[in-house]
Amino acid sequence: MIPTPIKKIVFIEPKSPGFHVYSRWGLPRLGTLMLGTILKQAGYEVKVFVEDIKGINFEDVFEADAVGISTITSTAPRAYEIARQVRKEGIPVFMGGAHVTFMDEEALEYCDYVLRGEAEETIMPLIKAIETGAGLENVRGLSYLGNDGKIIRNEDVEKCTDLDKYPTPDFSLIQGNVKGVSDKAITPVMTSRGCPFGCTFCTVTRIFGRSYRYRSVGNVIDELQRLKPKWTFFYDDNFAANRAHTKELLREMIRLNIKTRWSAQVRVDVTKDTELMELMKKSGCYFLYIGLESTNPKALEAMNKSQTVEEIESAIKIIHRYGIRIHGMFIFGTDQDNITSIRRTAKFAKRLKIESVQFMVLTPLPGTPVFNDMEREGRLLSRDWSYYDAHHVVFQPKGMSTWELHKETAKAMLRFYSWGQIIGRFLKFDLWTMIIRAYGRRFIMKSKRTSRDFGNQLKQMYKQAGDSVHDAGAKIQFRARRTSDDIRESLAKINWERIRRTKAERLKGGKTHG
Ligand code: B12
Ligand code: SF4
Repeated sequence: MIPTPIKKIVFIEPKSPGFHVYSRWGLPRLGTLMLGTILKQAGYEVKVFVEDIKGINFEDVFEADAVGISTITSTAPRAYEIARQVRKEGIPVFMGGAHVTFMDEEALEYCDYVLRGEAEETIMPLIKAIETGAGLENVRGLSYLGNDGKIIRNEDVEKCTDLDKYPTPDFSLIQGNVKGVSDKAITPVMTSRGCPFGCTFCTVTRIFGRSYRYRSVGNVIDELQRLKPKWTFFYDDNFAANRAHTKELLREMIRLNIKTRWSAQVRVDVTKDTELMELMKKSGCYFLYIGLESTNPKALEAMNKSQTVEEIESAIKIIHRYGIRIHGMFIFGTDQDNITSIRRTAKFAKRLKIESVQFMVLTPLPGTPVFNDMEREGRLLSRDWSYYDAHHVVFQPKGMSTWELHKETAKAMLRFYSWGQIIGRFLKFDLWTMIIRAYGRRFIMKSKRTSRDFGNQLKQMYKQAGDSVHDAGAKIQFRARRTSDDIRESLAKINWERIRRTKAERLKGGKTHG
């Protein structure tokens, strides 16, 4: 391995393949920011491009001495194309995140290194190994190719139990940080990692583990006091998994009069603790994101969700009693689902007056039991990961055809975000919900247009299959989703001469780090 001097590192979080319900807010994941902050503190020049916030400046990217790319499954194809273009220029490319953690071999076709799992402990050792040209074998969690072209997987990294030792993310690293982060609309703050549950569709426990780790109350409060967010989005997957700790945090927010409206992801069981609910309300909780998933008891059981339909209904009523709004997330398409159960669930959401919902198609994400089962059973219809965005049917369902699952999910969304539902909220003077629902409707209409081609393919197959509707999907040949044409267009405009000059001058100008 040849030593490579490194001064400038660029991170990229590629954009989603399509429009999604949260697109408007341009929220970053914290991974590239955490790693960027660690490297900045070690003296490197760091830039982070979160494409959902601002497009990539490729001149900046090609001027870098190393490039790190983050992935979730739906953004993997675009991430790979960026990696391929950057590696072609001889710049070391390393990748990480929820997709490549489980698909390292696939990723190594496009990049040089994959850091599996959490990477705060492993990023510096990797950068040092690239700089010195030695020591890759000691970087935990690293996957790379040996001289014989075979994959080498170093031992997994241990999960850090002292989250306080990590820096808080430096939002100024994000290029074009104009909305949605830090001092602006919504500030992401993560107080914990991991989740004690084990839902079969979720990658969280596979990356962050089932043991729940959290930052100390003081550490989180410091961050809130420094950032003074108007709106805080606690990024935790299960914000109140340790209720005693959550209560302590909320009490401290109240005592110190931290004025922020906040939202978080919780489970329905928070409502069993009255004191917790009161503290949540008092400390500024405005909106709760809840994985309600289904009103089909068999589906809930199959997902290993550890919650009942009765608990879901009671939780919604209690949360509403506290005047807190709900974003209900549902999953359609488990082996236990059929058209009737989908329609029942959609009606339930309307009947209980949930403020906003997301009816998502079950998505077999690599690393999860759902993925492993479907792969084993030969039910995956496509490996074009850009379709794995919870809006497309990528597997063969059991209780209906692919077309029926696609159609029923779209219909459920349309019914929930109907004009009647929007106007109903206006008449109740609930402007906030009205706006959210109007936005939801816009999202549906937009995604309806963009997924028309996909829907037509499913419909055609369904019709051709005649009576054997349940086999209809098996014959689908998905057309590749075009997620990176614009990259090639951007590259055509690049001033390579200027990049080479700037880079050579920078590397001449001083020692590298380490
Ligand atoms: C906040 C959040 C969102 C936000 C912002 C998302 C965004 N910009 O992508 C919103 C609400 C918009 C959202 C939407 C969606 N999300 Co989301 N989201 C999260 C959540 C809760 C936190 C993300 C975060 O900041 N984590 C904390 C940081 C520290 O972790 P991290 O970014 O993964 O980084 C660490 C490692 O992965 C690694 N790493 C990451 N990147 C890199 C890069 C390099 C170079 C290296 C070396 C290492 C590395 O090191 C980091 C530090 O340890 C995660 C769950 C989770 N706990 O991560 C789900 C999660 C990322 N979301 C997920 C999904 C599926 C979605 C949606 C498709 C579904 C939906 N609900 O509509 C959409 C799609 C969004 C999109 N970009 O297209 C899945 C992704 C799984 C997968 N394999 O694809 C996750 C993991 C949750 C789950 N249930 O499994 N999401
Ligand atoms: S879906 Fe929620 S409760 Fe289930 S394992 Fe994932 S984070 Fe935990």
